[in-house]
Amino acid sequence: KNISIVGVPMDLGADRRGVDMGPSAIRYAGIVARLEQMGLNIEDKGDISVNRPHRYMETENHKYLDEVVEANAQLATVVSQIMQEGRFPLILGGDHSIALGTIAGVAQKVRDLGVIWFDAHGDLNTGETSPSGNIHGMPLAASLGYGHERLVQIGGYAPKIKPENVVIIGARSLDEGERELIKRIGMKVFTMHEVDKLGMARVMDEAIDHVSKQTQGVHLSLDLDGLDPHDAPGVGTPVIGGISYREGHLAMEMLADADILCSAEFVEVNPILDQRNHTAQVAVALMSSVFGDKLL
Ligand code: DIR
Ligand code: MN
Ligand code: MN
Ligand code: MN
Repeated sequence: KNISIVGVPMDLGADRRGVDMGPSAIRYAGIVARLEQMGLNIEDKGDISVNRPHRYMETENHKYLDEVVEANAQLATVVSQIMQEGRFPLILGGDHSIALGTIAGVAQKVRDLGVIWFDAHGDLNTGETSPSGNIHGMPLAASLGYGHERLVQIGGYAPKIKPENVVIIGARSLDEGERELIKRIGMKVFTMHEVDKLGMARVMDEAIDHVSKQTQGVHLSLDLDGLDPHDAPGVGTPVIGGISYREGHLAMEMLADADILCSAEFVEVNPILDQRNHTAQVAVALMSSVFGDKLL
């Protein structure tokens, strides 16, 4: 595989500052060397430039809408160029609002795109339902065509994905409006209840089957807060009772074996809240597994 890395030093989609340092933390944890050791061809394209706002701005319950839209428009262009070159985009966040740009860039090249969304949250809010006004709680809804026109239209087209081609894994904190949307569009969600009951192996078998049936490629969007805070403490919005380090690795290894991914992003790493960059190291370990690293 030929992989192109892009960092998005963005934290304006979330209330807590610090995930803008995620790309640096993940590079410091050795992502490039690790993937090169595996024999992969790696190009680090550096970071998208994210405008630092002069003052707090809110538009119809969307905090920093202008800056988030501007950075994601840039990201969409870069990602679609990478896809055009036949390379695999690996995007380093940044808060989860950057999935808007990643998916806009990928879906431009992969008509029927599947999405696997690892997260404690649904990220299915709109301006109407969001309790926080934080855009990192909205990217999956907007990619499906729900929400503010400026978010929905990033990349100049909409919707990017169909609900039947998406699965969420690891959910344990959903807002009322998110639950309603999930029921209304009939989206597949493996909450922590299903992970506990079925086990990660069966969840991944079913998830892989679900997202690859009617698609030409699958995007992995992994929010580190999907993992349990014991294993990934350096995240902006930790929620207890999450996916373990071991389950996370199994999931990544099963994705590598299925060989269905066309793009991936790892988001919400916050080194400020971390202990000795542990969470970025976990992110690097998961990335090496998803690209096929094996002991034997
Ligand atoms: C909450 C938190 N659902 C919101 N979302 C987070 O503000 O919309 N997503 N933290 O990752
Ligand atoms: Mn998220
Ligand atoms: Mn989350
Ligand atoms: Mn460790």
